[in-house]
Amino acid sequence: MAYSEYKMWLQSENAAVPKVDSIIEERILNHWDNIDGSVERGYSGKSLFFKDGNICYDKNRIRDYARYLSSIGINRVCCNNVNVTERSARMIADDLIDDVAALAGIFREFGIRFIIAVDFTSPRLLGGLTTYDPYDEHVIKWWKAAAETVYKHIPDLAGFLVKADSEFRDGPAALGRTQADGANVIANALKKHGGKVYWRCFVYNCVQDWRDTKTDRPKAAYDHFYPLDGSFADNVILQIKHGPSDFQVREPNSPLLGAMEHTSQALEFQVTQEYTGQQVDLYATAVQWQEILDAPVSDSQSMRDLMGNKVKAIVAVANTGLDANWTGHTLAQANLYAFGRMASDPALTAREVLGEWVKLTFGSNPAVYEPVLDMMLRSREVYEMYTSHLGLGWMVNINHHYGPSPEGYEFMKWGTYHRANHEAIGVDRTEAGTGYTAQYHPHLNALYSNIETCPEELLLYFHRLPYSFKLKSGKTVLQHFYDSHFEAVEHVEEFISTWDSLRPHLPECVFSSVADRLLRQLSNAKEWRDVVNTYFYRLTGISDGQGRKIYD
Ligand code: GCV
Repeated sequence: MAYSEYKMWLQSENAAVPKVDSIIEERILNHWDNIDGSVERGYSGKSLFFKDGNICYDKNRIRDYARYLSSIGINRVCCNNVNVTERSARMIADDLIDDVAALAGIFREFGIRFIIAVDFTSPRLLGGLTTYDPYDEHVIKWWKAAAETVYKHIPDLAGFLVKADSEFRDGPAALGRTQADGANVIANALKKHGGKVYWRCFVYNCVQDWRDTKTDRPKAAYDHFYPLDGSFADNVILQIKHGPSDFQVREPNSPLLGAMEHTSQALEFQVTQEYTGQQVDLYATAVQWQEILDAPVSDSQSMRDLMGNKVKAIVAVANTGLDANWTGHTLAQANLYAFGRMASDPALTAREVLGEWVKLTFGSNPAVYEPVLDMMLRSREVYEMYTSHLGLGWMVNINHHYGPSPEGYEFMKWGTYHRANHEAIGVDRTEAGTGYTAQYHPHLNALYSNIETCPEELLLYFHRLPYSFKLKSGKTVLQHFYDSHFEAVEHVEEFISTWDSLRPHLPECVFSSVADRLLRQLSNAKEWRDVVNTYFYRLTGISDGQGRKIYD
């Protein structure tokens, strides 16, 4: 729907844009869809929006999608990947802007404002300038002209999303400028149109030498952005991943969230299951989000307390694609639903939102409702048991991030090390070590630095410990690893028998597609069990206390 038509329609009786009364002003979905039709970290088929270098979609399907997103509270959508390619950079140029505007028009009908991911080097890439230096007057003019063009076509565009100085993408730092310099040049161009810059804080050294024990990747976002508090234009929102690493199964909250007093911030989640089972393994993200929101950010406040105050926007990376059921794993639909609902009302619990989804999807027959909800609520813990240990993370196969590889990232450039040897594992991130804990509020610094008070599930995120270290259960770290892996496989087997028992109550296609994924999850859990247990057995030479099978 064109913007002028929309404004008239909004005043008419037919307008049915749902009004969500939320403390979170912007509830944003980011798609990592590429213009060639592929989806970065996508596990649900090809892109809903793009094909072969062009904007190309099924209009009815996009209308269904936009209607659904708006019904769960989403009010901003970005369709193109933050890793902008030469071709998708042209979404703000003359040749693609008409098509982008038409797509934005469909979302507009449902009260959703569009965001476009742009390349920071666009003045050079698209404009033919010799530089993209934010202080260069031609660059400043170029962004202003680009904003004029875009807003002529999409007058209600929410703004531009930017990933700069990150994972081989150029940004202001490459020219000796700050992140604020970079964000502000674009923000100034968008300001008169009412647009914002969503500037991602995923800035870190991605060419680290594993021998370097001083550089500690989790420190990067805070180190880059905290000193700039107060220097961002007021229409810049810093988009901060929930954890300081990268959407791992278990991480502490980012110390940057809530730390800045004078800068707008957005909390970023991942609905797509990059490190959390890739929509093959069952993983209810809502459970993790509830934990994140419950976690303290100071002695008196939790992350939830920041919502609607210092943090006024929530973003998540979408998990949808052209698959008939939208999300690959049918039960992964619940993760998108839960994001919309929790973004609209961060006080909702995982049990509440997942319960809603199960009822809306399968009805309220307790014989179905109870067991499905129970499986979903347990799914995060079970997945963590076989993939991640006391906050370690990263033991995945490189690049695609599925399946076990205990040293996959150990000698790589990405800054992702557990540094396991035959005696100990983990990184000391206290002030005696890398100093990361000092980025937290003093109360949290003390809590995490003390082995006695550090939450056990994060012990190896913050500390380096011998395998013989005794946990609160009385088990050693090593025995905990072994037990978790053996028990996780049993839990997945239980999921399978629970699901099998539901067959008479479910449509056959839903039953069989989920049953098939659960079998794949079982084989994945067994692979993790055997690879990780063998890895630690070979390192330590210590057998399982219960004499179960560990391969040599
Ligand atoms: C879009 C991780 C993912 C990348 C992703 C990046 C980001 O590194 O593996 O695929 O790139 O995060 O958030 O920008």
